[in-house]
Amino acid sequence: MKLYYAPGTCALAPHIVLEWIGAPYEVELADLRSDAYRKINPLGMVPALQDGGSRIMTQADAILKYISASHPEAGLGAGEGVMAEFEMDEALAFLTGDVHPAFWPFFAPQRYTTKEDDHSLSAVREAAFERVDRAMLHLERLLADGPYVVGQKDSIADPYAFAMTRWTENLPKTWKEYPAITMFMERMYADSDVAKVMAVQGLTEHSA
Ligand SMILES: N[C@@H](CCC(=O)N[C@@H](CS)C(=O)NCC(=O)O)C(=O)O
Repeated sequence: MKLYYAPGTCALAPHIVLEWIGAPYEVELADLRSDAYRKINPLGMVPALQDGGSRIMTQADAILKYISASHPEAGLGAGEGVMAEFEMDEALAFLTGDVHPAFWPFFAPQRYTTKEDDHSLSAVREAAFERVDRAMLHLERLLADGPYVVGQKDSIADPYAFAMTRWTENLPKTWKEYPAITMFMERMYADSDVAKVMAVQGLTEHSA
């Protein structure tokens, strides 16, 4: 499998999952604005995954599910049964549909207002920060029973939550202010595969 990524983005999640699985893979740094990358993903976004066939795969949650379903022996997908499937889908939808979009007006406020003055951009950031905090408080509840997003084991949801939560390192309230999230992040940062992937992406603990 070949993963297209940009450092510190949501593509960190499938990168960690590929490392956890232990099967051979390669990564390529995507030049998001280039015509060449637009041919790979016309949306100009990462992650994108190539797995031998002619079709390029996009959308982080679909890619995570594809990788885990291709390697069931790694046990990173949903557990057995319809309720376990639901819980995984619910967590991934929350992470990709609520948490991820909450950050973007903070990082790129100019995309969310036609005004260009500092006051307007700060107002967008302030509103975004409230949405992020609300999402983090919900993640805090999901992690209350242990340092795993779904159930009591590592799963594809954990690296995605890790990638999102790192982004709070640039916000007024960082992950260290949420106790259950802090335990989760400390577990993830202590993982040697996570450390290896972060090194490949040129990331440090404080470089979200
Ligand atoms: N719905 C997409 C969103 C992907 C996405 O927003 N990726 C960001 C990085 S975290 C990106 O590539 N942004 C580039 C841009 O918006 O120009 C997915 O879940 O894969």
